[in-house]
Amino acid sequence: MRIDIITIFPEYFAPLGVSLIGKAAERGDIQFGVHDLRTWTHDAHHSVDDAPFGGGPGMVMRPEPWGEALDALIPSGRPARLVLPSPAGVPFTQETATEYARESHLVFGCGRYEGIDARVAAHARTRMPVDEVTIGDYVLAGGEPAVLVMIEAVCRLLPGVMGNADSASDDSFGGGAGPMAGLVEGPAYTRPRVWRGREVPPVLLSGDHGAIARWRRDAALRRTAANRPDLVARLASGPGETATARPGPAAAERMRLATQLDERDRQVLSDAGFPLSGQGMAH
Ligand code: JD8
Repeated sequence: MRIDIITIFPEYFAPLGVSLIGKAAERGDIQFGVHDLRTWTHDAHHSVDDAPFGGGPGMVMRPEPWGEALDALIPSGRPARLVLPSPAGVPFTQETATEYARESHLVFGCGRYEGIDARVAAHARTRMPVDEVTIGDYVLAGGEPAVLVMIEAVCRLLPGVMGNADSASDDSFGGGAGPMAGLVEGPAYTRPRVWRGREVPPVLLSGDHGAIARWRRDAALRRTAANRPDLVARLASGPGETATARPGPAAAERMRLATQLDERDRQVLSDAGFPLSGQGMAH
């Protein structure tokens, strides 16, 4: 996969050289290009921003440098997917990361100030897919941190990047068919068995893999109920529209997740404050 990044702070991406992603880049499994937007300015001050039409606070990023940068980095005929982080974008999810991991060429455009002149995305859409995405409901000062987050989420899904220990197939949130699909991770423990008077749950030392798997699922169900009631609601929403002939992907996913709730799951969720009826519907 090739990943290009356009930014006015290229040094922001030095961290890409470390950890597993850095090693994958060294191996050539991922090609990174970090580009300073000012390369495509022609005035003495290399200006990239200007006052907003219609007035208002702050400055807006000028379209010309962006147009020239995209022309240079995505010549016609060489497909790429342009990703523009924005607090006004669609949510970036594990599903989005899985989708992006299938792409051959991703280009991330990092805005600053009040954002990028809207014509840049509109023009780019005439020749490539353009996604405006957000990583969460809080306001950052620019797109760079969001791009680092997205690159980590995407690259760890690429073959050979992660050690097999941390296989991405049983990710939380992921559409993976793993045992924890739709749940957040449960708590994890390592040596010593007792630390500051706190014992590791004995079942984890029992060697009884069935009991351990059950304990871990119960813990994940309880943690999901406590921290992410929205995910339990999704789990429990069951087939919903699947009454219709051909359920959409989301409903099919919900149906798959709901059908994964066994009687014990319902009991654990009920004890955690999420009484579910037989059909998996939350009361
Ligand atoms: C791109 C400029 C700053 C945003 C005026 C603060 C993503 N989850 C997220 N929160 N914030 C961003 C984000 C913020 C950005 C840019 C992404 C470009 N800013 C602007 C509008 C209000 N300033 C983000 N992904």
